[in-house]
Amino acid sequence: MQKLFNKIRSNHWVVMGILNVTPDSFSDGGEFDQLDKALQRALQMQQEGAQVIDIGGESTRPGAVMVSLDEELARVIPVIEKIRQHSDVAISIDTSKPQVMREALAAGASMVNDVNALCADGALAVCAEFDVPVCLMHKQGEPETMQDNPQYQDVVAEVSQYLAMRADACIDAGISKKNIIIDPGFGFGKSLENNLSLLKEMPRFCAMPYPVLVGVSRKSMFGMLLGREVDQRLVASTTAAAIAYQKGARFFRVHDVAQTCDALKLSEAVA
Ligand code: 8Y7
Repeated sequence: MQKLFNKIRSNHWVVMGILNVTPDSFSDGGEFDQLDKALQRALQMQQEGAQVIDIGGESTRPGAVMVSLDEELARVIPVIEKIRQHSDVAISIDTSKPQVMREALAAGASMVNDVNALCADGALAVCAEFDVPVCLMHKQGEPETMQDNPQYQDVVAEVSQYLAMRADACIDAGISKKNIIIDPGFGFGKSLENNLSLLKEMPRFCAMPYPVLVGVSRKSMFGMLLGREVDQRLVASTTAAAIAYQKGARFFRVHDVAQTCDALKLSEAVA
């Protein structure tokens, strides 16, 4: 993981490929081995240019419901072990549960991506103990209801204050400053206007002393802006990644790895 941070300092970018391991993510009749499909997808994303695979077993999409600890562990740990047997690609565990973080890191993950910014009891301590990079994301409200009526006086100021506060909490808990990544949390309790402000004002997040991760891939903000269904948001998603790069973001959490890498290579070539 440290190599990835060094790349960031030299204007380079890192693409994190999304691997959802919820029961519906690899279902095409149940004939195929789920674990094998997850592995194949991870290897494909690595080949397309992903340097990190972000594995999540709890859907955090708007409207999503909670998953039990045992269920989440049963979904993600075998996938991490399987990928570890076949590839040395960096693995990020997308979870808010300290026990999932601990077991995933023990199984070979090397980064924590928490949409809850390590707010759960014990989360900061696990990340400090394992000394791994952590992505702190901002959200307003909880996934079940967060898109109902987001409210801000000044979305950019409030989100950056929150991220600065969580970064301080990390440092107080013994997490190394160099391991902190911040993320404004597109779509997590944000209106279309809020999301566009976050993208437009990206330099204000990038001025903070941490690299910025952006997750805009296929998000509903493009549905709202363009009237596109989720499978028709590729151009908007890669364009938004390129815009965010130009404004200083360096980590990109995406579904469409090859296409995003093209957009970022072009952006870097003219940076
Ligand atoms: C994000 C994320 C999701 C994001 C980070 C989706 C898990 C919703 N979005 N993590 N996770 N940033 N750090 O549409 O924007 O992918 S789930």
